[in-house]
This record gives sequence, C-alpha cells and structure tokens, in this order.
Amino acid sequence: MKEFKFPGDKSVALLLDPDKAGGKNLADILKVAEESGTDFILTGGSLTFTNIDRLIEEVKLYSSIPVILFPGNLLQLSHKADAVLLLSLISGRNPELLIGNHVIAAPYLKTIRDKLISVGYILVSCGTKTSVEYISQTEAIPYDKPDIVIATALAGEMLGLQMIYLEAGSGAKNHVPASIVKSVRESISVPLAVGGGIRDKREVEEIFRAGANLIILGNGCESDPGLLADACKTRDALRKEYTT
Ligand code: 1GP
Repeated sequence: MKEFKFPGDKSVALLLDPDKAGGKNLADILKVAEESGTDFILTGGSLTFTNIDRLIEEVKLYSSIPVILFPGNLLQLSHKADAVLLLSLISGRNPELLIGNHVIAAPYLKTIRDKLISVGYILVSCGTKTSVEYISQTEAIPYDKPDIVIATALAGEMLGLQMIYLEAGSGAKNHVPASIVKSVRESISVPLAVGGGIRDKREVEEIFRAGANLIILGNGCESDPGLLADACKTRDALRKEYTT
C-alpha cells in the first residue's frame, strides 16, 4: 500500500459521493483527477446507500491517488482506505459525534491506528440547511459569527486534534467566507481544510490565499470536471509563488 502523506501546504481533494460514483462516471472523473495531479480522493457522506469497501476497491482499480475515508457514520468505516478522518463534530453539541461514536469505533480503529487523522469538524452555516446539519442533528455556526468559529477551531487544536475542517456542507449555496478562513488560519497552526459550495477557480484561489491547506471539491466537479484541473493548476501556481 502506498504510504499516505499528510496534506501538504496546498492540496486538492476530490470528494466522491458514494451514491453517484460508479462505473463509467467514476472512471471518467478519476482519469481527470489523475491527469490533473489531484492530491487525495475523499469518500463518504452524511447518508449513503453504497458499500464503501466496494467503492474504494473500484477507485483503486482506476487510480493510485490516496483514498481518505470521510465517514458520515459508523457504517462507513473501512480498512481499505489509505487514511481515515476521525471526525469530531466540534461545532455541534451532539455527544455521539463528539465522543459516543468514537468509543464504539475504538476497538476497530485500533487495528488501523496508523491511518487515523483526528479532525475538528466545524460546520459553518452559509445559506440553506444542509444534509450534514440535519443528519447530525446539530446547528452550524452562523457565518456572521466568526469569533465563535475561531474559538471553536482553537479549542479543537488545544484538544490535540490534528486538523481543522471548515465545512459549509455538500452542495452549499455559498462556501465558507474567505475572511473566516483567514481568521482561523491566523489563530491555529494545524492544517486547515475547507470544503462545501466551492464551484469555480476564482473561489479556489481565494480560499487558498486565505490560508486553506486542503480544499475539498465535490458537487462542483460533478457538474464541471474541468474545475478539478483548474483547482490543481491554481494549487501549482500558488505552491510556486509561496516557495519563490
Ligand atoms: C462536503 O466539503 C465537501 O463535505 C464538498 O462539498 O460537494 O459542495 O463541493 P461540495
């Protein structure tokens, strides 16, 4: 198995919706992902009707990009991924998503301990209510309350979580504002992932420049696979700019 490298300074991840990915669609999008130099494939979701093990196996038939599991619930755990996000939904106050599920999963996760990345998962409300809010039965932090987002991210870092993920929700009307990404970036030192509602290369650049280390693209790439290639080009240009 390929060794997983922790998200570098600027990385792009493609989020595959387990229920939409499969067959020719999957082969096509993974071809674009390979050719454009996508750093990671993420898979998982709030609710899925698809067997995650089988999906990861299929992804690996077409691609050698590391697969990171982004489990929406305990049924989505798999040892077939290269890495697993151990999510704590720290914007919410649902005890099951803060510690309950982790306790249930711990004996299993112990067997794949070296693949785990602990993540402070923060929902930021950027428009309409998203699936993740409903399914998690938590309330997202309003986008006009940046201080709460910053304090939550800080608390996550101080608790020892390895990465903070600012999430607007899959298919969100608007992405997390760049001003919030910037404020969080200035407040924490662990890697910062941002996803949800990012639909064009201008937004990708804006969020990278605000300080995101990892950008996660889902729906935007389903409607326009060119977004993935554009995002990777933007990443390359910024990596160059920041090292020269
Ligand atoms: C959702 O952040 C991801 O968890 C991706 O969202 O599908 O809106 O790009 P989109």
